[in-house]
Amino acid sequence: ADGLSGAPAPFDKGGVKVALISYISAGDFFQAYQAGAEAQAKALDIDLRIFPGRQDAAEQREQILQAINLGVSGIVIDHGLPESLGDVVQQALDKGIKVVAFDVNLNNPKIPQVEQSDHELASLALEQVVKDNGKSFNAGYVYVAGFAPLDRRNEVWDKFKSENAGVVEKARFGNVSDTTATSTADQAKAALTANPDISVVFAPYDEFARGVKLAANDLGISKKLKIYSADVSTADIQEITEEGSPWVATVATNPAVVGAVSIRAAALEIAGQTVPHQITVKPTLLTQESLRAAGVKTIEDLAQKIPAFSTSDAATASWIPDKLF
Ligand code: SR1
Repeated sequence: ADGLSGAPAPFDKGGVKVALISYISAGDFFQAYQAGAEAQAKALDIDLRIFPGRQDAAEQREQILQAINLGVSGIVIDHGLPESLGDVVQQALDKGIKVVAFDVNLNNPKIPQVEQSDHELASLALEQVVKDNGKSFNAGYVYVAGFAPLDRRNEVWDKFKSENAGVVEKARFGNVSDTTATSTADQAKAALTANPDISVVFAPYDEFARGVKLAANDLGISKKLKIYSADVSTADIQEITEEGSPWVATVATNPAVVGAVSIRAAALEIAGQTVPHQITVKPTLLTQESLRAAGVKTIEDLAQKIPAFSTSDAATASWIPDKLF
């Protein structure tokens, strides 16, 4: 460890140990988030210890205890179930370890919360839904309760339905696991077969959207369905822009930028510098039409065209390198 010249202690010496403890590791979003966290950690000469998530609350608790025993200075908790984390997170705080939470509500004033402005994300997606479909249609909705970002997006969906009597939710389904897309596809197939009058599916997680698209394809109904999602990856862009795709819009950040922001927030906390309690990375609406028109094929293309996809001004300081992508 060489340290960063001009950085405050302990970053001036380098080798600061930080743990990244995820609840979910599978899927494009979480892999890109981790890659962004790793890139930011490298730029800060942080010794980043990654604990892979397997959607297992007991294992995540155990990993937090392991991180405490490793003597880390900071822990970034990426998703998880708040009810199973409160006491172990308190143990970390009691030992002077700084904690940052991404998309898990730990409801502790000492823990900065990183999020993607999920209310705005869902609102932008639903504005596009109305632009394309009007205010009267039968909908399918993909949702799993208990995940902070999905719960926040769900608040917007509930409000949207209450304000638009012509929007009828005919089916609700969803699954979060290490096979989210394929399990959601099976559920979507059943829901779309039972409700052939569904013309719009709101699927605010890219793995959900991928599952619904798979189902639509298998059922041969891609032409009469429109899917709206959250998140983006290079594989998503390919699926959205391909000929005849029913996946017509998504609202997204660059997850690698969110991963980098999470590490920066932890670094600022460790350096004893001010970090806002709520740290937001704003999402952008990406329609099939706009992606095709701009010839966007990869996340890197997006980063070149849209500044928010290459960096964020959240949790920055003059001593923190933040031009990573
Ligand atoms: C199961 S929660 C999935 C969501 O977490 C992140 O906020 C991503 O945006 C994804 O949609």
